[in-house]
Amino acid sequence: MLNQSPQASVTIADIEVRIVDIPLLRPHKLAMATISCQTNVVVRIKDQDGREGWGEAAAIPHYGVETVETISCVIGKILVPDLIGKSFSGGRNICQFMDKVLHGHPYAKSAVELAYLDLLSRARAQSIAEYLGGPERDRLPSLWVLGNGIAEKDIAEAEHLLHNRLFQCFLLKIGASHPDADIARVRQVADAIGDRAELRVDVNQKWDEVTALHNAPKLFDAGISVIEQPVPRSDVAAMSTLTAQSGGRIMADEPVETMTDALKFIGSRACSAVSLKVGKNGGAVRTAEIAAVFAGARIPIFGGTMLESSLGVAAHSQVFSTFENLDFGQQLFGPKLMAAEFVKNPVRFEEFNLIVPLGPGSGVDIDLDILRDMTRKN
Ligand code: MUC
Ligand code: MG
Repeated sequence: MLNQSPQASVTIADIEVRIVDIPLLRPHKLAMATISCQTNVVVRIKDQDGREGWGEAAAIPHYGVETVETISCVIGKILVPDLIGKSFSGGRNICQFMDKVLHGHPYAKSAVELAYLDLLSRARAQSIAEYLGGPERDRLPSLWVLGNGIAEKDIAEAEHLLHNRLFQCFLLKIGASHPDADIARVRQVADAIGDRAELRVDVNQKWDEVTALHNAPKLFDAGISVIEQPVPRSDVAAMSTLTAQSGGRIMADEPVETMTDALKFIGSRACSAVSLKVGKNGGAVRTAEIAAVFAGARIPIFGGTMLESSLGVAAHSQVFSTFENLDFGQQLFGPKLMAAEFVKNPVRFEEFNLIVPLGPGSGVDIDLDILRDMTRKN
């Protein structure tokens, strides 16, 4: 139940949107894109009393339909004009309002909602997690995405992260190469890591049903614990077949954005795990609603990322900390892949976990000078 105490409603006076370019420590290779600089949208909301809150939305090229340009434009040109001067008593209130302004665009809405919740919860001397009903846990098991695309480099990276006790769950990005080549790379990494860590794969929609049915058993035989989104987001029937027949755990990602998508996947038994992301699912309140439905269906949840900085990771980790179940941990690893941060107190990773910031609000504070330097000049 949300803590909707009426006395601290927020009247929005100003909303600022900016595109921020964040250099990465190495290129990050997914099936549909290789990222060498992560570009995110950062939102600042100010209320009539001068209080402020910050939110972030991250986008990955060719992952879905929103890009940082659409996110920035939808916020600046469509949402801001309708939000200025309005008062909102809570997260669900502002989400309902934005859904009336336009359909869809969950990433854009999530950045605005998180900035609003940061402001509101700070005004109430709470964390975002406390506002959502209170954290269930103060740290979250971490997964790292091995995105080198070369087995030897992925192995070396995994060994380094294991040795420093930062991550002991890894995910290999496949789908860009021929399945035989991908599986050979998976086997090489799995053999090197052995039982010292869990290993998953994410195909990012690149196989068709026949290819997935043929290759999934090989991946599970190689020791892979979870196959994420093997087929296109539109092919729910294939996900149902794979969930029933592949012999292992199939995680849905790209196609599960809305509550309607969630109910469709649960009703069709189209996954045996699901990746929820605060950006993809439309903000803290909407993501928590969807998580509750998957928990009710006894389908394990994984906390996904779109490569947010510490700003987004702080807020998203607080949302994930309130879930009834987070059986498959989370992949909010972006800050460890980034060569620069614009927060004064970056999130911390230790003993294979992400430490959930305590708040108030998101629990991190912005370095305005660094943020200005990283902001894309129009
Ligand atoms: C996903 O799960 O497809 C964003 C970064 C990354 O490594 O994976 C994507 C999200
Ligand atoms: Mg994925």
